[in-house]
Amino acid sequence: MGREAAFFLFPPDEDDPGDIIKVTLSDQKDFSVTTLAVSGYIKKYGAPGSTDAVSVDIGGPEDARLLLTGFSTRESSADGSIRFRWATGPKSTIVFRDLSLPKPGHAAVTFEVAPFEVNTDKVMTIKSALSTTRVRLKPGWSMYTVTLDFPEEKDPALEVFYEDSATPKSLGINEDTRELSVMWNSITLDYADQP
Ligand SMILES: [Ca+2]
Repeated sequence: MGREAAFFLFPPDEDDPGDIIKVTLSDQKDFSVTTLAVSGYIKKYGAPGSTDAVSVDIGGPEDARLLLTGFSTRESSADGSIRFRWATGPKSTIVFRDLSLPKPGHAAVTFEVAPFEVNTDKVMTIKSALSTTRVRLKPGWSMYTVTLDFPEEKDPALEVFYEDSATPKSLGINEDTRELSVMWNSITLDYADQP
């Protein structure tokens, strides 16, 4: 009787990567007969079950839960109390990995963001595959909740468009040459009220 063993491959720099490959050895006691099976990427987070909402601390290790593009690296506020990421340039995308909704419908998306000064009182547009909504950005950190429609059996994806961005260097603030748009602290997808 063989004794199966499995191990998991993921990038060394990531605490909680979304893309994990599972490697299974059919018999760890007798390598002359063992077979090696590679499966991946495994669905680490599974489908929605008992919980009806997923919250992610953007800027913390768990934000690997999201597939993020158009964002800079994780950073913290000067006093360390807020971990966040800067959205850079005119557009970013946020995908909740492995969260196929059981049926198409609407979900509430709540996020805490703070605009770079050039985006204060500007409009931020948020699109899902099926709908579009907009918020006007207040100065400083604020929570916003919008409702969007999502297709079923597809990882919920958001496209976010910013009216403006600028480099702190161009404004004489510091030497930072990133095109900063909006800081993101957290995002929650709540599909409890799906019709
Ligand atoms: Ca955060």
